[in-house]
Amino acid sequence: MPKPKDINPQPPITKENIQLKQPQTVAGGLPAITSAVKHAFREMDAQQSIKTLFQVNQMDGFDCPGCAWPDPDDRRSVLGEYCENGAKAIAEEATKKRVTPEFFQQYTVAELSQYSDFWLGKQGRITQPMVLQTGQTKYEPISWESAFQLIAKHLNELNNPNEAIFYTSGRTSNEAAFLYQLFVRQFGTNNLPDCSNMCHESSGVALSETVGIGKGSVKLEDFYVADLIIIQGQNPGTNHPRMLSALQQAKRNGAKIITINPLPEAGLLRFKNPQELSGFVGSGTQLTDLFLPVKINGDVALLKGIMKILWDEEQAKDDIFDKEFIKNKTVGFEEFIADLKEQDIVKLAKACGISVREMEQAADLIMQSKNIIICWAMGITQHKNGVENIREIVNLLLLKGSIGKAGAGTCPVRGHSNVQGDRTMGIWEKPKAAFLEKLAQVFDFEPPSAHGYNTVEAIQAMADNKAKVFIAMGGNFLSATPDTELTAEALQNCDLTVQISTKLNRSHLLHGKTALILPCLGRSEKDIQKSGEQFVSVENSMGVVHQSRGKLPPASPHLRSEPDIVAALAMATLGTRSKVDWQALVDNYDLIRDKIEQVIAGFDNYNERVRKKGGFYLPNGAREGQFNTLSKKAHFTVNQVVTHQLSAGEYLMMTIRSHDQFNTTIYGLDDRYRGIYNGRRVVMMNEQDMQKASFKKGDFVNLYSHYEGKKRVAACFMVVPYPIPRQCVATYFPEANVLVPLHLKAHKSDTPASKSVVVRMELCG
Ligand SMILES: Nc1nc2c(c(=O)[nH]1)N[C@H]1C(S)=C(S)[C@@H](COP(=O)(O)OP(=O)(O)OC[C@H]3O[C@@H](n4cnc5c(=O)[nH]c(N)nc54)[C@H](O)[C@@H]3O)O[C@H]1N2
Ligand SMILES: Nc1nc2c(c(=O)[nH]1)N[C@H]1C(S)=C(S)[C@@H](COP(=O)(O)OP(=O)(O)OC[C@H]3O[C@@H](n4cnc5c(=O)[nH]c(N)nc54)[C@H](O)[C@@H]3O)O[C@H]1N2
Ligand SMILES: [Mo]
Repeated sequence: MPKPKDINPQPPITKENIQLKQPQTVAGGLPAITSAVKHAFREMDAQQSIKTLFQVNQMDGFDCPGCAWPDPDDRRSVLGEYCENGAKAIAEEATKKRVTPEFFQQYTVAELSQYSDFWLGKQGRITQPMVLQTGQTKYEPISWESAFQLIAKHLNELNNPNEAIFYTSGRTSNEAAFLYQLFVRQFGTNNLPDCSNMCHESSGVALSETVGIGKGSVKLEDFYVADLIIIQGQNPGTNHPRMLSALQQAKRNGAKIITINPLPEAGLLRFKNPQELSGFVGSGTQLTDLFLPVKINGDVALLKGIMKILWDEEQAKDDIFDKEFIKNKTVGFEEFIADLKEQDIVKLAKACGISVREMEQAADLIMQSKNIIICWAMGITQHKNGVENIREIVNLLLLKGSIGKAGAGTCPVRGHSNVQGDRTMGIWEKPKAAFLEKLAQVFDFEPPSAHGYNTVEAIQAMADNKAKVFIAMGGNFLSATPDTELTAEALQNCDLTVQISTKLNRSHLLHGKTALILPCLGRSEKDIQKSGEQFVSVENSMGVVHQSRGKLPPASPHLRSEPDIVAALAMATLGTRSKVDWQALVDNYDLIRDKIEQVIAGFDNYNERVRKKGGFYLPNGAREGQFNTLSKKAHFTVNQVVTHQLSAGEYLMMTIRSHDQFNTTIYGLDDRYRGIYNGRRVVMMNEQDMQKASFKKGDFVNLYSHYEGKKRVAACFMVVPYPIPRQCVATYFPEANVLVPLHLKAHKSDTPASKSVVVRMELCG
């Protein structure tokens, strides 16, 4: 059957009417409140907005569906522990608007694909299961039962279970994730790619290797007693706004902050806390003491430069490094120092775009500090050397003995609110043998041991016709992954695509020969099963497992919870092949938690402890100074400096988030802190580079990437002069994903290198 060619994998390519203002230098304050209220009121009525926002992140409320930043243990604001962008996330889910069968009747899929992602998301919550039958152009309603039978038929007709792919996005609860991986493994495959593959996979790989646990080591309280906090490749003002309150408290307690980022992000410079009275008056708290505008992907060079200065000082003063710690707790120090000695500081400065003088300032702050926390996010992980970036961060912490004690440690700041928990539950294409053994023992079956596909491999497999069924537990696979046009073809190659979703997105439109949309409850909604009202649990960025209880009435009576959908899918597909009593597990989620307790370490008395105020911490060796590597020590590593040989007219592009989006969900068209309004197709560029290229502010350009002989085009982006290092440019994700080659990815973690894509630009007509 020919594939529909008239379906648009990309948002509409038009010249947008973008307005530019000066980038801001302070985050939060009254504008944050105003924006939160505006977004909430646009989707809900006033009474509902206020009631809903007050419930967020309260001990007995629901977990914010936004980011994974932890909640304060005791000092939760009565105003509701939410932030501006949390409010947007909730408004998006609690919207009064609905996508009904009548809606789907009005548009063909091709017509829907002509609309922007912003428009698609704004149509509201999906109310009923929908099917797009082979050869049809419109989605039609289908009963849940028929939908499950259809999926079961496709799955059971495959030649091999490895021809099916089961994606997860990180909003899925522990309970749903655990059932999902159990179903998939009983079906017979480890094809469980997840959004983590595109996110903190590099952190997981690097941290497991060097400190023996793929998660961060700090607790929230550590921020309050740290001497120095380094924030590298992360934009908390937009993506983790509640982190700014922790940073403010840290500053008040005397900590210093170094920011390493190509952009002077407003949230890192100064902060007015919207939950304090002083947040409305005065000039706010200065956060960053030293800002190092590193070139994109210059981080290894910069850290090496700083550490070389520290080494020289250590030679002179002998009290800079934590020698006790290095001797007792680490291996690889000699090799690390031997490499450092070889480095030329001037070359390092050139490679990262930070002067030796600035590196000395950073070294001074580090020398004065005993307890150091380093925070990082996508600016560090999404490079070809993402894993090495993090290993170099670990080197610095190890030199100072800054891991395994109060006020110090690693802090990879997670993205999705339960992305960390999903991995803990076994959503992983490379499960550990010990985990599979436990699963086998508790559920009496033989799980597959061969590794499955990660995200990049899954796309390749579908493109190569090696996978025929694609099922997504949340997310927006088409728009979140690299190489949009290729991913579209890959999905269109499938016999069946299934999206378990709350809201409409482009992945519903780039579909397999047959396609299903299964609408589910959101985090904020009441979940009632046979034994009564249920709650679910999630794990935040710092390893705290706690409950989340929906409070709002479901958006439609037809919605089913994620655990319920998975169980029904398992029963329809596996039938008597499974010995699991799926129905009993769904009737009472306590029984799911009992099973989790039996399989996964650290969940003892799960049902009891998760009901305690604030939940419980999972065990974390690195936090206690115990490194569960093969050598039982933390590892210094030697990492190469990367240099990008850019010719004239070539730039290194990073794809980043605006202030008005959650990944592929577009809340609005403004990036308030960066002064960019009413549009998203922009390329931020250094003014001197603009002059050199003869581009003027407001010109429109096409962007090109060339990789392995293939030319990729992203058309019609407005040039925006911006304080960014020379030969570096920034665009927004997902509009620029079309330029990110599938095979441009990090060594070892396969994380797409969506922060270092070489591009060229040409004026467009
Ligand atoms: N409101 C909101 N909240 C979110 C999200 C969202 O989209 N919206 N997404 C969630 C998810 S899934 C995630 S993973 C996180 C993402 O949170 P972030 O990682 O903060 O998100 P990005 O916008 O990708 O920002 C990357 C930052 O790294 C910088 N950067 C880019 N390249 C480099 C580099 O080579 N070196 C250094 N030092 N810096 C660099 C960029 O300038 C930018 O400030 O946020 C989560 N929270
Ligand atoms: N170029 C570039 N690409 C990137 C990135 C980048 O920085 N640059 N960042 C990467 C990162 S860090 C990540 S994490 C991925 C994100 O990738 P994904 O997690 O796949 O994408 P999201 O946009 O978060 O998914 C949004 C969709 O999830 C569905 N949804 C929302 N809530 C729920 C729920 O409770 N249940 C269910 N079942 N569905 C729900 C809605 O239908 C919504 O449309 O993107 C990656 N892609
Ligand atoms: Mo993420």
